[in-house]
Amino acid sequence: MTGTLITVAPTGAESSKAAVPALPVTIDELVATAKECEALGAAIIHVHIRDDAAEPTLDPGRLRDTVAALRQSTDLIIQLSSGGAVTDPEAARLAVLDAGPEMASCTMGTVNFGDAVFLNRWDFIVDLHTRMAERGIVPEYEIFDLGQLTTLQRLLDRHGLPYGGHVHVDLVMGVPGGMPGTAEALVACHRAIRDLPEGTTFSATGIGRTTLPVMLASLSAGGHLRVGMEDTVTYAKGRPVESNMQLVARAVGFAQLAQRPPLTTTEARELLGVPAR
Ligand code: KMH
Ligand code: ZN
Repeated sequence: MTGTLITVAPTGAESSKAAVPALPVTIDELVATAKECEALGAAIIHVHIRDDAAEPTLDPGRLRDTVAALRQSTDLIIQLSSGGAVTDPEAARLAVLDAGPEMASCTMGTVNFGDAVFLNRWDFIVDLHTRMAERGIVPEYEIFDLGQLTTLQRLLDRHGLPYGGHVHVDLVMGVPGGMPGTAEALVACHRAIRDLPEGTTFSATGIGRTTLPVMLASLSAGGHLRVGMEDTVTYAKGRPVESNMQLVARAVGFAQLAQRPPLTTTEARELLGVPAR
């Protein structure tokens, strides 16, 4: 068993700055967060950006500026979200890949998402997967429900391995409409992941109060961790999250207790097949 790959997802597209003032929404806030999370032990940053009004955007220029700023100030692996917000059109989500990230997310199916629908048609998934392979971008396959692992198997069978040859999935658990954030659901996914190409790795994140059971289950099953204010804005009952660093520090503490200390950015690149800078 290796050390623990820790991803920070600091912003997301769902919480508003007004409701969650600690959310990093400007490039400066994002870079400051990234530097501190890297110092604590994060190796990947999963990035959603906001516009001047702090609303989610996929503006190509701002995406490029964000990638450049993060690359200049940190050694974190930069993973852009191709999921965006549930309202983003497919063309804008595909265009995210033009901003030059090292990794990008790639969701393996449509899922109810609270009162909305996060739409991911098969042809769109194939397009994302293929364009990432052409551009040398390593995908992180986002899994919101058990059957999406079967979709991933179908994708890899029909369209080949991703760039770099390593398959990495992220279990996004506890979304209202997706699989629950429980140890039982994680074990079911773990079983299905064993049918994917040898060496496939996984991380897991639990939305809201499922963050702790999912983190503990993932560590004990040999998985990796994603934490951040995209997924969790309450640290404990009645205590809002103060910063992304608070969540990363907690994840690092659990990883160390499990005797699986955080992977460095260099080790993470080696594990995932992301080229060295
Ligand atoms: N904001 C969600 C609709 C991803 O980043 O790829 C989609 C999401 C997944 O967050
Ligand atoms: Zn995301």
